[in-house]
Amino acid sequence: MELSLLVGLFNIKGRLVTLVPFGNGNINDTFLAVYRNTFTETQVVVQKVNGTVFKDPVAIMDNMHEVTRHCHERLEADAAEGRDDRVWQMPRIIKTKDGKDFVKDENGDVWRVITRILSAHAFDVAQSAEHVQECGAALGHFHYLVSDMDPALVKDPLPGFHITSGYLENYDSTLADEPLAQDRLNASMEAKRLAKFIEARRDLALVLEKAEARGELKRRMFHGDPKVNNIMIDDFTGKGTAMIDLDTVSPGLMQIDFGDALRSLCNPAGEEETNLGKVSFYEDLCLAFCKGYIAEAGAFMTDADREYLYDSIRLLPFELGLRFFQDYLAGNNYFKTNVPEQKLNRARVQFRLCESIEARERSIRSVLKKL
Ligand code: GN1
Ligand code: MG
Repeated sequence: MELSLLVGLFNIKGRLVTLVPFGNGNINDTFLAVYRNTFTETQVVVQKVNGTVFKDPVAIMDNMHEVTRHCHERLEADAAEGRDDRVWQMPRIIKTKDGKDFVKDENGDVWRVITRILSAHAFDVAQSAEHVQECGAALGHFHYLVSDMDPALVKDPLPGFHITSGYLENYDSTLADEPLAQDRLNASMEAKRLAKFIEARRDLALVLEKAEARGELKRRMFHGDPKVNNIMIDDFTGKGTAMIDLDTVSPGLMQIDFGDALRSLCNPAGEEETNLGKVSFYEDLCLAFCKGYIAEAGAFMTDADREYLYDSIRLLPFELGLRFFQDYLAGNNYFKTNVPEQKLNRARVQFRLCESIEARERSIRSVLKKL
């Protein structure tokens, strides 16, 4: 179905004036639609949920329904009690004309429309310590908003997501079972170097899983994908004002969000840098993030939570590099890319970042101790 006809099935006031590709997420297809009538303009985000990545897109929509409902209720309750000094925006699902949360097209793909966060932007890389501190505050505030949500209301959006040992198994079986993957590995010195990098860090993969199995760490509701361009900053105040990309919100370890946010925020060169000399972990940005995060969410962090922060900072770039590398070797297309080598390069960047973190372990730990 043509996209402009498809959006016509949703209950949006006004005349459609533009419908264009939007953002640069790796997973879903995203468009911005602008509607006008005499006095108002409505801007909405139109998305096709990636049915290859998310095997149960209807569950994704049920989750989004519950998460946005919970957060809006909490925001209203906080406002009523005067606890709303941080101006927060939460996307809302726009219903179809017949009252549903989504439309299924003729291919079985699920489409949704949500409100656009207004007068705010997300950046692709860290801009300054102030920016990073506000990103920390935004993630902390989001953790606060979902902290009292019943995890049973949410279905597992992506089985195996952020289970590093599972990504390692997946990598092993790709190399064992797919001759093309072996060929790709042998064809490139750089790929062989990355394989060695992984071999030297097999134990790292289990660090949070073991702590969880021992009962030291407990799952709470987490975001799952808190990278820099999913954190919206208010254009007028410079404050963190929204977290977007809510598909992976589910029960998880706060350490995963913490490590994932830092791996993207403390490397201002970004995920696509081709000059590895520019990829490095900036401790001043790490400190700025922690200040913002702790101010909002420190109250419900346990001592054990704090103990695993360094490990999480080291683990997440390793995990993402492993995911990119496996996707490259397998010749899959989990992560949308223009050319396959782009994924190999993304793996190089994440592994270099991991090395940079290891080289700074002592000073990162001392930053974390001060919190
Ligand atoms: C994917 O869709 P996007 O770009 O927000 C991925 C994240 C990775 C990220 C790396 C569901 O996120 O886990 O950290 O790419 N999301 C999923 O850029 O796999
Ligand atoms: Mg995402």
